[in-house]
Amino acid sequence: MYFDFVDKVNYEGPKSKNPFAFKFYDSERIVMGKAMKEHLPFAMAWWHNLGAAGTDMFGRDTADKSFGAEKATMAHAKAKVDAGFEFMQKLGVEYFCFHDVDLVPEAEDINETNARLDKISDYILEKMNATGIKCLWGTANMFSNPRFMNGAGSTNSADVYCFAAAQIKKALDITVKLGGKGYVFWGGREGYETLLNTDVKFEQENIARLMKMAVTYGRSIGFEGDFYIEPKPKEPMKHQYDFDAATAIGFLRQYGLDKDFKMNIEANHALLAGHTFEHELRISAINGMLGSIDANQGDPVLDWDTDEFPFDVYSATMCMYEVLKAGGLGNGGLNFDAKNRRPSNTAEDMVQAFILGMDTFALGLLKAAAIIEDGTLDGFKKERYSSFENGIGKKIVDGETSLEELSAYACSLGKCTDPGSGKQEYIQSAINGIMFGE
Ligand code: XLS
Ligand code: CA
Ligand code: CA
Repeated sequence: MYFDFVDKVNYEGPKSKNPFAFKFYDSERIVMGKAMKEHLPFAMAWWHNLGAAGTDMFGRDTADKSFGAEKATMAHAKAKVDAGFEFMQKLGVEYFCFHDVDLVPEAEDINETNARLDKISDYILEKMNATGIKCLWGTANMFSNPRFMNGAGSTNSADVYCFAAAQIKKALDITVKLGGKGYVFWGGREGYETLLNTDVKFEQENIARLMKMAVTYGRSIGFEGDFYIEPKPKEPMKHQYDFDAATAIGFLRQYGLDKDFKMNIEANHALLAGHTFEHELRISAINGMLGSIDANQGDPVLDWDTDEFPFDVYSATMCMYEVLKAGGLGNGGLNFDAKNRRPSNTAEDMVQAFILGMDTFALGLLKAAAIIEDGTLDGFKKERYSSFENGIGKKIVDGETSLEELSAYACSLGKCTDPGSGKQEYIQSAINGIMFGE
């Protein structure tokens, strides 16, 4: 047992000082007719939680994630499974997400990597059956191996493209084997360093071809879940094609992939794109493409992907407001694509990071439900557009007018009426009242 300092993390309420208890996440509590855990299908990211040990550009690991085994061996891969399942069980986290190479050390020969994946997924399946823990989504890491330096689907090399295809095929096999509800494409290397050497049109067409083949293959082996694009504007590339939700949705529609794909929205990536988290969620939702969420937090002072555990309750509230308004996440969940800060290097820190993240989103859910139940926000929005509910406004919405008629209407008024205040400060203050008043 790796986390033997804690038996089970339970809900003890906001007054609890127990560092290994939830203060707000009360899994069975009913919120707007549904248990908290149904609203919040939390997932553990295999790569950060069981892999990332603190190495950054300037220094090596600070945390010990050997889990008692020699790293880069199959024994280590197994030890990670043991530690991961113990961790998820103790926290009541019911899902996990993985890249192929998070599960096993990658071999020189892809055939050997695939054999390792078969073996470890048998072991994971045993653990899933014994615990009831499920797979949220799988993906192929098509950005770490040097062969992907010019991209995977967007590479200049047909051989490399085939290796990307082979990895996707295997990752889909494993995802289906583990009953995963989603499959993610994050295009970390799908972009460019300079336009001078890049055929953008050709690269994007090739990415679409690869995605189409993935859908055809996935459906042929019984994958019924959602494919996701996870937008990110930059890092590691200077420019990435899946810049933000609007760009990715346009791409999916252009290539006829929009029936099979949705968005996996990450908070930190939204920030890097110059958007808020809730903006990306709203754009996805209004296009019927709100799929899943990578629940982390960026740092507005830093212009890179810090993948912090979420602690900003206001942002989590706005996120859960979008999720509730969209009617929930369907096949999606809230994946903590987050890592401890480098100096938080103990096993205790790992558990406390999840307590922080889960409590933050529990608070977000409670506050978002309170905002909806209070009705001020939605009431104001409805009122704001009420001039389109009858008269000339209704004719516009119903498509029963023309530019000439609208022009004649405006000319008959002569001077335009005041469209009315947006009342931003009033609404912000009302939300503070709902969030922090009693
Ligand atoms: C990196 C991404 C990555 C995806 C999965 O910035 O967040 O971890 O979620 O490949
Ligand atoms: Ca992510
Ligand atoms: Ca990230």
